[in-house]
Amino acid sequence: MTIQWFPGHMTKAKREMQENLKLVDLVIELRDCRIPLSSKNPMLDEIIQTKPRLIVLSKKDKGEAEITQQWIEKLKDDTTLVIAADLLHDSFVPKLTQACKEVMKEKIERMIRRGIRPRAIRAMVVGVPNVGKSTMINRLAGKKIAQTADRPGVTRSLQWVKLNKDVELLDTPGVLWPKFEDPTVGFHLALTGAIRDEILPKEEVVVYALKWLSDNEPQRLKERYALQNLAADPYALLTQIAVARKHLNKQGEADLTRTIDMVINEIRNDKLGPISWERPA
Ligand SMILES: Nc1nc2c(ncn2[C@@H]2O[C@H](COP(=O)(O)OP(=O)(O)O)[C@@H](O)[C@H]2O)c(=O)[nH]1
Ligand SMILES: [Mg+2]
Repeated sequence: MTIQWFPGHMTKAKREMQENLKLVDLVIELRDCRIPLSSKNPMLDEIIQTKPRLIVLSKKDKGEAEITQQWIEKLKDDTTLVIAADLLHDSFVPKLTQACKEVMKEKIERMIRRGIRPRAIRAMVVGVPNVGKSTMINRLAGKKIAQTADRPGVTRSLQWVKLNKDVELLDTPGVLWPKFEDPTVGFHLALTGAIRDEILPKEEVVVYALKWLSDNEPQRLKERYALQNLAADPYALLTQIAVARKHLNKQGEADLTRTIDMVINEIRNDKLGPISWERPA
């Protein structure tokens, strides 16, 4: 799927999401724990307004634990609770149920005081592409749900995925696009594998990453590529890495194209360890 900023597409996605929002008590917003700012849709706050929200920072296994914890503290507010999850491995039904009940606590208590027996909390999952919406819904449903939701112009009947007596989830996630006119947002999405390589030149992405790593995590670069010191210029640094990895052409010159591909793949596959590209100020 090509992710671009399609205003027409967005309008439709927004309208559909607003329709579905009427059906739920609570919004579960997924964001990638490594890039909680870049993996957010800027229109979402306006669409959700004051509806109670649970933010799930996904891909916990790929982020730095302390930084994810800092984000959990930073992003929570009066109407928003934040948790982190490895959606592939955590058995999070109890954790998710608990969090949903926590977010809805006041409303539930009010109903009980009025003698109304609370029905199951109804929630919908929203987020930008690649944050794990389908993974989460499918795991919670215990089966693969048809993946038509990411395509425009396909309407389907909504179903509820029952987690237990307390929580029901809409089986169709709300998809909104990230806004990546800001180059940093684009780089962060590319480094975490959220956008296709055709959208941003790999070379620019790698230059950004090497500069960021030199500034923030120089030790990791030194260890991974067995370098004593890191050249300040990103191309000189790339050449150092190319030589260290013997990426040389027949003339014995550094073949940076190969090195660029390797560095981006190694970063995405966590060969330099878990990296949180965005950190609370
Ligand atoms: N390591 C890891 N990978 C995840 C996690 N959640 C989702 N993924 C992977 O991220 C990719 C995108 O997930 P998907 O559910 O399709 O995202 P969607 O576009 O929001 O529906 C898939 O390759 C998933 O296997 C997670 O918590 N940890
Ligand atoms: Mg999906």
